[in-house]
Amino acid sequence: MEFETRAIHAGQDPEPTTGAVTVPIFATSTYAQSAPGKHAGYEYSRTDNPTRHALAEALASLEGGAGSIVTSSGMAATSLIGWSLKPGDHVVIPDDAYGGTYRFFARVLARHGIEFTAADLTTAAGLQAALRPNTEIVWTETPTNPLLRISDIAVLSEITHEAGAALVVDNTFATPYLQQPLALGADLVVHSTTKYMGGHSDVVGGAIVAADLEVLEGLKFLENATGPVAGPFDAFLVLRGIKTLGVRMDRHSFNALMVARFLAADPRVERVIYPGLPSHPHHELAARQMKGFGGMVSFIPKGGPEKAASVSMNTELFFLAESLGGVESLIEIPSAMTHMSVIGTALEVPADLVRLSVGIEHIDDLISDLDRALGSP
Ligand code: P1T
Repeated sequence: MEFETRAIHAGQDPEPTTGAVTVPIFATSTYAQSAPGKHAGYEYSRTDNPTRHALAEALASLEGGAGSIVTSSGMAATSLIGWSLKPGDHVVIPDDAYGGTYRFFARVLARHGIEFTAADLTTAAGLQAALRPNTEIVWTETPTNPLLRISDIAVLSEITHEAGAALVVDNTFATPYLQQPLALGADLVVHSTTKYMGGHSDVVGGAIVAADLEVLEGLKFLENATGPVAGPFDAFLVLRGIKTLGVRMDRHSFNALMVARFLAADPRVERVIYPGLPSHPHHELAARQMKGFGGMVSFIPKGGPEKAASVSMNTELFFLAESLGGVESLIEIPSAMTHMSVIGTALEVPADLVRLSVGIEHIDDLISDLDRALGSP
């Protein structure tokens, strides 16, 4: 079955007792057993829950994995993978990434003796120089947050495997509709389902999809042992979101391209970063690796950080807020908001960078909003 069909049907058969066509919210912590240890597959909702299970099946299908784990947030997914590391292990992370991901490796795992190197993962040489004999995980985001850099998943995967490590791809910005990291050799995919997968800015969630069943079993053990699971209400919202993922991503990608072209042609703008523009340094790779270029656009207006802040405060449709991937457009200043934790590190982002999460409103209204907010030169 094709992606759009699996998004609606995978793991989502009608409920057997009532025929409900939508997976119900199984708001239960426990399940009656017929004899001690004898049950219909569910014993306790930390271990598994039918609503969460349906979402896990659907996500595994969409990413083409052996199975998946549905967590309470994207950071819960990241930290669950962190639990699989031990003191003395080394991780390579990108030199541009979500600030919270950096914070986790630099300020949480590092305290437990797990080393990390922030490297330029847009080139093979960047990864090769960062690898060590004790490297267990290479962690990449593509496109990155917020500079929208693209790394070549197939190339990273080959080098990572030669070094005996595992490749983790944070696929939050692209989603499985636009990019399939496991098919390109990645071992694990991580998501903040808070973003495009949920798609409506009404839930915080995360997921890990594993290529290999044995690796999945190891992570399931850690899931049950540490408990970062999503509740059934949240799993329901993400399940509802993924049904429309394909149509939303097409519209996000179209609107973002139009916004990027508008900004690139505007004399009030210094620089536009969007993988769909031929001026993007990794445009060709993005065109090869992704089915579309996604809904995120970053840009630097002329006039420095004050101008950037003023643009972000003067849009009406683009709400000034953290997060991304919802149907409504958002604007933010990463250096003062989502990426405060990387100030003074290799991941520091320019203070005048503006990040847009381009929603699915009518494109003419979005462009008028930005045009007005850019003000006089
Ligand atoms: O917020 P949470 O669901 O825990 O997901 C963390 C996360 C992981 N990976 C990427 C690429 C992300 O962008 C995020 C969260 N990012 C934001 C909140 C943001 O505004 O960038």
